[in-house]
Amino acid sequence: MNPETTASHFNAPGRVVTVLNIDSGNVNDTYRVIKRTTFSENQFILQRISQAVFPRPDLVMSNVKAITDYAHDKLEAQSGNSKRIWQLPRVIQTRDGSDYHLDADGNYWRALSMIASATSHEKVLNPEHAHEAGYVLGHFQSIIADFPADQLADTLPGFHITPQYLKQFDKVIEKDEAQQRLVASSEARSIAEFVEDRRIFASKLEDAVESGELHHRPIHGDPKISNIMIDDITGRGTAIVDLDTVKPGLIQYDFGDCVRSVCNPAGEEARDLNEVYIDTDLFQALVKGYLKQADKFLTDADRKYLYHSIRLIAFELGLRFFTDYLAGDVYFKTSYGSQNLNRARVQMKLCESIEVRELILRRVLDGE
Ligand code: GN1
Ligand code: MG
Repeated sequence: MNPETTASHFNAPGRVVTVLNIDSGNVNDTYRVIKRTTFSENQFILQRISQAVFPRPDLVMSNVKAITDYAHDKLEAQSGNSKRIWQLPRVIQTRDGSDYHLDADGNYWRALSMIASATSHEKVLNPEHAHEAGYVLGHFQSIIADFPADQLADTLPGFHITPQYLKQFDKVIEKDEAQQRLVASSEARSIAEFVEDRRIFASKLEDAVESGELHHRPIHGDPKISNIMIDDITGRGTAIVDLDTVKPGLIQYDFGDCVRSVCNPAGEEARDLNEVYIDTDLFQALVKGYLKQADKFLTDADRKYLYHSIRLIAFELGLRFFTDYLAGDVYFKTSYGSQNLNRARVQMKLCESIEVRELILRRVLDGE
């Protein structure tokens, strides 16, 4: 079913004028729908949920509905004392009251409200932007901190559990197709070596969970720069979007993911590895923004693992991209043949830069 036909199933006034493709995100297909009545225009986000990634899109939607309902109430209650106007997408139901539309081809579609007068970016603009990303993430974590975890289905088992990605990598690399790709590319072989050298480190955060030092709590799961919306009028952060991955996890997964995305000025799709590094000015700004919100809930143990989380999540994403390249691009969407290999090279280069700059990064985290 095409997006135009699908758009009309959702409960928004007017007739569909156009459906624009939004070429962002590595998993779901995303569109912006414009509808008009005689006197108004309504726009919303329409997405086809990837079933290669989410085997149960219905459960993804019940999670998103539950979290947004909870967070909207909380934001509303706090709005009188809040310095800024926070926004968060709302699930737009179908005309028959469902949170998603299942089409004749078995595709799951969902509609979400747009964040008003705001823009997101694929790459960081400047330290002020990095500050806002940190601030928005810290704020969101504080809003969902008390959300009852038992109300959330686990729609992505193993998400951000690095040792499990390593196990998957070990399985994939044995296959003929993967071996052929390794033989054909010296870049692929050097990433495989990079992974081998960091095997022990892969369980750093999970070991701390096992020993009881770190605890799960609700997290966003995917706080990359393009999921942070900046208010066009004030230049301040106003929302975090893409709530598919909200579930219990470590706040370190979020922090590490935000840093590896925001503090690499070249972005995830860079082709020239010389441009990929962790920018310590951006990092300082992000940490400052994050701590304005997170200082009140971070424990000493949480702080102890912040540096590791940056290194680990860059490594983990590199490993996920690399495994997908070896497996024949079954998870992340691609637009050219070696895109997942290139994405993996970027994250591993970033991981290396994080290792080289460890002392500076730690000093920033310690407030020195
Ligand atoms: C995927 O689809 P998107 O772009 O929001 C991925 C994240 C990665 C990200 C890297 C469910 O997110 O974990 O960090 O790509 N989401 C899922 O760009 O795997
Ligand atoms: Mg996502």
